Amino acid sequence: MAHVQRPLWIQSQFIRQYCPIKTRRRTLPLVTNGRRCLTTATVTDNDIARLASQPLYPLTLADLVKHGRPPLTTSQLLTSANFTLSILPARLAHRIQSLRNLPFIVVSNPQISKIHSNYIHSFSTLLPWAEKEIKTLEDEIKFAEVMADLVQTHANTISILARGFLEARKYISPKDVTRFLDEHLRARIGTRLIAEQHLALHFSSQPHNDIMHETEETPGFIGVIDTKLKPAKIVQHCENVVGEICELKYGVRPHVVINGEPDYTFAHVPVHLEYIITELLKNAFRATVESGKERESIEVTIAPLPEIMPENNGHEDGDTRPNIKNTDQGNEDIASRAFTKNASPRSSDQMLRLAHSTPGVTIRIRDRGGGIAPETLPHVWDYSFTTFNDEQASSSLTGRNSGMDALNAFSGPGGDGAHSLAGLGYGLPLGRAYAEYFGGGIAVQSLWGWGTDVYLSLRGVGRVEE
Ligand code: ADP
Ligand code: K
Ligand code: MG
Repeated sequence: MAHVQRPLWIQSQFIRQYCPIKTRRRTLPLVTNGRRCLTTATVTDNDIARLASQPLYPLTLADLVKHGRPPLTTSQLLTSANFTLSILPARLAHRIQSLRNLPFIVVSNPQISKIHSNYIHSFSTLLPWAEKEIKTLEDEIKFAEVMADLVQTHANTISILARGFLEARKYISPKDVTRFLDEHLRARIGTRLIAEQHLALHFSSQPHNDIMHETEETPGFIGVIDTKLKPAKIVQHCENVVGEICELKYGVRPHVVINGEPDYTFAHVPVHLEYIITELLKNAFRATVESGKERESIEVTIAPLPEIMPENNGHEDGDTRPNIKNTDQGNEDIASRAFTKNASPRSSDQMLRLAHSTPGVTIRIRDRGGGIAPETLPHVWDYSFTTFNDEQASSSLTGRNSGMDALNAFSGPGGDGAHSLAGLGYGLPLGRAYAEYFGGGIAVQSLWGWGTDVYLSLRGVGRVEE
């Protein structure tokens, strides 16, 4: 049996990366009692097949807040741990199978095979727990370590996969890459969120034996969800980050004007919104500056959506898109298209089940950057498709603080690692994957020769039980 030591930095790094800013400040410094070990099990094909045959649970935002507001009681924390445990092994097994279904020569690529072994490692740490119940706080602490290891192990997946598929591009078509990545990265969003949520609840609940932290409340936060998330604040934060990158590269930065309802708040995952807005602003900034229109502002309009009632959502075909009435198909409002109707097929993994009426918002980002050429438009949703030149694109794949970090913007609030405005072609497809995860979407409307409107729609979570 192999033992993997869990160093202290796993915990402190987790706090830095995944805890809401306020919690982060208040929970540091953190002290642990020496070393702990992760138990791993030998993984057989049988284990993978058995767990992959279990159905995937469709995660909702409501699932993530249902255990209550932190600090949780011991029994709530155990319920959260068992909920997490009931979901994750099957998810990892599915991911392993899907990697193994890639052409052999592609899986043999060192980067892709690294991802496969990361999944095997995480599966081996979860296997000893699978089909068991977590009954004591002691077990919960050990389980939280497994979750910290899971989150840490897969932190760089996207950049590694991007590099791997670039290296293997002779052996797999762009469409097949997009199909694989769309499924894989969407599933990863849910898996990380479940693990991160339990970890965040673990850290923000009663002090554990091995952790000294102040248990001050973070108002509005339930784990990684901010129940009072203000999109305008995220837009301002991302404007600063993207503006700096833009100024470094081009020497100028366009201005962002926020209008609509900047005071609007709803419950969502701030790091998801941050990732999406960063990518959309990067595109808008780049287009604006490259077309010499940096004097024109980028306009961000925040428009709350009418709440939708559950009875409007009984689509039998599994289409869980909010029911927005379209009397005239030909004249359909582009903003309502930002919901998932026209998007790529979604697995049960990503479906939103609206139990309560849910608030939501549409954010329109309007630039005067000249729009998207008609011959470019059909490709913008393909992973790796970019109009950034090859040299810039490949230089963003080398070097340490390169554009690759832009892909990982999600792993650190603010995405401060993002040093490139474009180049990997992951911004739109991955942004859409995040938006669609809980029933939102992204629609792009280009006015060629003039500019682009991007509509980002998001649904929050209904009433949160106190
Ligand atoms: P990247 O930005 O790395 O190229 P994206 O997926 O974000 O990848 O965008 C793909 C392509 O779509 C861009 O290269 C660009 O050609 C086009 N595009 C996206 N947004 C805009 C916009 N606001 N204005 C003009 N072109 C855009
Ligand atoms: K793209
Ligand atoms: Mg982009």
